[in-house]
Amino acid sequence: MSNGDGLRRVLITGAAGSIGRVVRAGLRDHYALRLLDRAAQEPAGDGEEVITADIGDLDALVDACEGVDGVVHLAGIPAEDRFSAIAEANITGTAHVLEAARRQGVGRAVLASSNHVTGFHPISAQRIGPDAEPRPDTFYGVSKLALEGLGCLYAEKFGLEVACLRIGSFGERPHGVRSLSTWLSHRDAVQLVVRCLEAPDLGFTILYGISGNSRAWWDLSAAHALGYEPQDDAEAYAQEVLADAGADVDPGVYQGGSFTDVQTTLEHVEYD
Ligand code: 15L
Repeated sequence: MSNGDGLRRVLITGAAGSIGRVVRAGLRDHYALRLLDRAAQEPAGDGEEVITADIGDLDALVDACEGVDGVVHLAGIPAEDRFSAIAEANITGTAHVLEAARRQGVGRAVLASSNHVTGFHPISAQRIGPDAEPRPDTFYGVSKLALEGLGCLYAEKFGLEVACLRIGSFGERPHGVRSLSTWLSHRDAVQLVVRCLEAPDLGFTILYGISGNSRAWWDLSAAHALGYEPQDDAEAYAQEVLADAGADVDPGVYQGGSFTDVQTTLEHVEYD
């Protein structure tokens, strides 16, 4: 299926977010883009359509998936919050995206998961891969584990091809000692999304999404198997990052960093 120009059509949810804006720019020359967010977005350029909708609205998602070849699902709450808010945005919202994709016969979904699914693995356990046991560090991490479960269900039961990207620390450059291990650069993020959209026989895949960091805690074999060849390594910024950190160079005990602190969840312990 393709649009009038012969380009394949990709729906991006969360297109106004920090990752969404970078992925939009990286994909726009290669796909017809349908860009969905509840927040305001830049006006549509050539080959783009902009939709204002919430992922809580299943009907809007079904409409948005019409004629789409692949969905890149980035929408959701990106950090710890009240459980009820997390569950609605990240679990129900993801279920709606997958169900809309199924109803419209979309072939493939790339889902933004997170390294916080395994945040309670100690940094000494390097390098863990997608087969490591889930050890979520927050309600947020639990919601991303549920996202992976939903992706698996829709792959096994309905034949949707699904990639769950356990994204590390996305940014223009690494900030803080932890990110020397967890950084994902802008261009590597775009490449990962493209590889997930294009790899033949994706099936159901979970992969960590980070740059080629020398200090990585996560195994990138699953990404390499899709053809991913990272162009960046946080090590190039190590001197600067360590100088900025001053005396604060201890990366802590767990891979999830501050997300593993009791206080991170207690601040949001209210359910509604
Ligand atoms: C994530 O999953 C979050 O969305 C982001 O805000 C960062 O905290 C990132 O992980 C990280 O681990 O650095």
